[in-house]
Amino acid sequence: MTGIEYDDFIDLGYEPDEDELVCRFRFEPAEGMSAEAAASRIASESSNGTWAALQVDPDELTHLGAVAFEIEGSEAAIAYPPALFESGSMPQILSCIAGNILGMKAVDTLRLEDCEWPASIVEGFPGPQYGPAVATEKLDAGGRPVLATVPKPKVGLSTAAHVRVGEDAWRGGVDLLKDDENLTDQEFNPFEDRLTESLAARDRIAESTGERKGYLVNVTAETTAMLERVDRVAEAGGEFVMVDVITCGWAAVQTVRRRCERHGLAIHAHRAMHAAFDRLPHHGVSMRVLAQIARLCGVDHIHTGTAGLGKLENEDTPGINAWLAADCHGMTPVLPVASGGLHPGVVDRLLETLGTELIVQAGGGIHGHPDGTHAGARALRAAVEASVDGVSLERRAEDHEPLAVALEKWGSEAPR
Ligand code: RUB
Ligand code: CA
Repeated sequence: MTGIEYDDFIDLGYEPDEDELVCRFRFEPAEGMSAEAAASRIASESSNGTWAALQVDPDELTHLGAVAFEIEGSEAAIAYPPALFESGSMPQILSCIAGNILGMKAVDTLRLEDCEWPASIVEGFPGPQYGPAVATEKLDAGGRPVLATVPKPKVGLSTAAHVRVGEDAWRGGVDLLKDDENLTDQEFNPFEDRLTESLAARDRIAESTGERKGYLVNVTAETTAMLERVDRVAEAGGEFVMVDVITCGWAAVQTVRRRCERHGLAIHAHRAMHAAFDRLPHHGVSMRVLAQIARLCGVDHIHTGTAGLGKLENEDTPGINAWLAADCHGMTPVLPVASGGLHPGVVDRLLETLGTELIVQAGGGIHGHPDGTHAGARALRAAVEASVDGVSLERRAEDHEPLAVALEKWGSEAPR
């Protein structure tokens, strides 16, 4: 018999093997608990320990214990053996590294900040099909950011009105029309009607502008209904689907990814509800880790924030985007989406901060233009092209009326 107790889950001299998953946590031990005692409990509960010392026959047990191997101030690094994980199951991985531990009394707060994914885990996941390649494979946006818009009001427009707004935006220079996160299949704008009418409009506008256009139709639903919608998008000639990945859950995203591969559809990941996990700096799961999970599960685009230039708060957008673009055992990169309160007046700083391998998405910043959606889309496109060419927005506005009106209306500050 061998004992398993908390002390078995900490070894500050340990060096993880390269096939182990290393997770970095920020934590605050409960009152009266040392950092070491708390870290050993995190490693234990997230792998194969519990509160009571256990007696087990070593012949009947695979070694699956995690090891807390680094503790510095309020940060701990923990290594997990690969055999702990079921290959290709994101729910199972998260039930370990972001499961019971977030509610343990041994810690006042605990946040999963970062993961170093080994090849042994990455190989079990598909990763994205296209990522940044959508800009040239599905659209004509090579050399500049992809432009997207979401009609506003986000819900309530009839199908005809929604399609008309989309047409105006596409004609004004936007590449992608996107449904909003809470527009799915409601009576005022049914999924099937919106899908077929938007794709017909997409083809008309592509014909008249000579630019390929895309429609990100929101297929978010209970999983079997979502798969039916994915199939319908493919049948109707769509090239993209949008999924609310956090509210649907990662298992559903994995299922949708498999079905999208059959059809060659790219996945746009909206992250509504992410802030329930990542907004508190001391507790939860970071946006960085959520973005990593999304890449493993195989989305092509994901919203990662605006680096302070929009209406919503977000940790470290540049760092997250750099991770999504960097190599990770050969996995295809993800194209990040900057969205939420963007308008033409912030585009120069946005591209300076985040680069041009990006989707720039604006709702109010297009449809709120004093001269309407078409002028709003033209203003955004002009702002993006000027910034890519190194021309200031003010200089470009001298001979671009819609941009001049947008700058006059919104200035260069982020909204609140
Ligand atoms: C943007 C919008 C998107 C949010 C999502 O509209 O509706 O749903 O950007 O947030 P608007 P995030 O341009 O009018 O603000 O991108 O941070 O996930
Ligand atoms: Ca929205």
